[in-house]
Amino acid sequence: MQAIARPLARVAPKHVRYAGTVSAWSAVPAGPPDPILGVTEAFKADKDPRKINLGVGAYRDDKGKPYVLNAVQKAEEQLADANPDKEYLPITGLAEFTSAAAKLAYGAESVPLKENRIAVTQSISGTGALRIGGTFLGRFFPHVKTIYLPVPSWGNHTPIFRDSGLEVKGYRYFDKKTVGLDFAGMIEDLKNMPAQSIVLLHACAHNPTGVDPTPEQWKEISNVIKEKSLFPFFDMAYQGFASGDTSRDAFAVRHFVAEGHQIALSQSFAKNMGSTASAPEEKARVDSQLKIVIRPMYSNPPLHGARIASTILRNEALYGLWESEVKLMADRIIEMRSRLFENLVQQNTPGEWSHIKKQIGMFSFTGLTQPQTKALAEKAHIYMTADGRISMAGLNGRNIDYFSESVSKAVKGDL
Ligand code: CBA
Repeated sequence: MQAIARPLARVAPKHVRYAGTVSAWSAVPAGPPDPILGVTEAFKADKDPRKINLGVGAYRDDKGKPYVLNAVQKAEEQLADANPDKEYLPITGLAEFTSAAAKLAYGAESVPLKENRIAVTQSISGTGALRIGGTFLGRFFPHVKTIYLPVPSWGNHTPIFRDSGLEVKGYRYFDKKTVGLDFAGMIEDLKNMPAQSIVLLHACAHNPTGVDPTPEQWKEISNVIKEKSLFPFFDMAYQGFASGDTSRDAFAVRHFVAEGHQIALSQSFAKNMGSTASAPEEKARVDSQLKIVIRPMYSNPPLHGARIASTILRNEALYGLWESEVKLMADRIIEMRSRLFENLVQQNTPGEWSHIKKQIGMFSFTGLTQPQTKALAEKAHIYMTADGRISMAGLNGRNIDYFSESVSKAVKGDL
């Protein structure tokens, strides 16, 4: 469909006219800004030099700039030298990329990987992977077509799965009182779900809370999911960002697979989606249906990013460099957590702030209230999502003190 906005508002302000008829779009209501990406729009419109964007979860270096990894730059140089063609990719993407990405997630020793039982497709970002997975489940999952999301979860999960044709419900995850995991509540809710429902799990670095189950808790979650024959759909958007170690962060996914669960997995680093099958022949059938899901959406995925990622993942020196850079990024975020915590305590900020240091990954769920986040945007030019989530990567040596002072004032009501 082509949506053509008619520039004819002066002729008929309420009912825009085109060729004598009322515009097809005259009754389209204005939609609200996106709760996460809308924050970037507000940030961009602000002209104050002190402004800080802690909305979107995208890495920034210590100067606040987007960071192009050296491993990526070197892979691009290698690719430019090789001067490959720019031909269309197959529907499921670049095979050498998807196999390297699956190895990164499942581990080189993964049994279903060795037995060629994992149907993998390259997608357009993690968002695309979730949508392909959701649509596939909506079409073929033979049991309860309800997906349970942790409360809270990444804001886009609900519309993605609803648009995929699944019913969306929630399970307890975050405990506001302890600012930690509501493990007992989560287990109780898993036990009360109708058997053979779908459950969405954040593989590591939970968004937005930064609160993950421990390995022991993951084992218990796996047992309950097995007892109830639930279908685990993992979203792994931050492998490496939680601990700085890609294998450690893949613990939950690998444990579930080792325990014999059949899982679906959406990977986002270079965006990939996969599902385990019981046999290579079944995998081939799943593959064929994934192609049928994808073809009417966008035909085939972009080539360049997949080539860069596969160059890094398949070259020992570049892989080592990439791993060390992931660690560097994770460590910088961890350092910012300590500095923010220390500053808030030093400034006698009312409340308990140790959760800032305990939380894991890209985000901190600060506990700031909606009026406080609003005041921070309007008076201090500091932008974050309304639920008080901050992207830790937006903090750096230049803005951490200004940020801490402003938060401290907002909490004291002095802003
Ligand atoms: N799953 C989770 C849990 C995520 O946090 C995100 C990204 C995605 C989508 C999937 P991709 O960018 O590959 O499509 O990943 N979430 C954000 O980092 C941001 O990119 C965030 O700030 O929450 C977003 O689109 O909202």
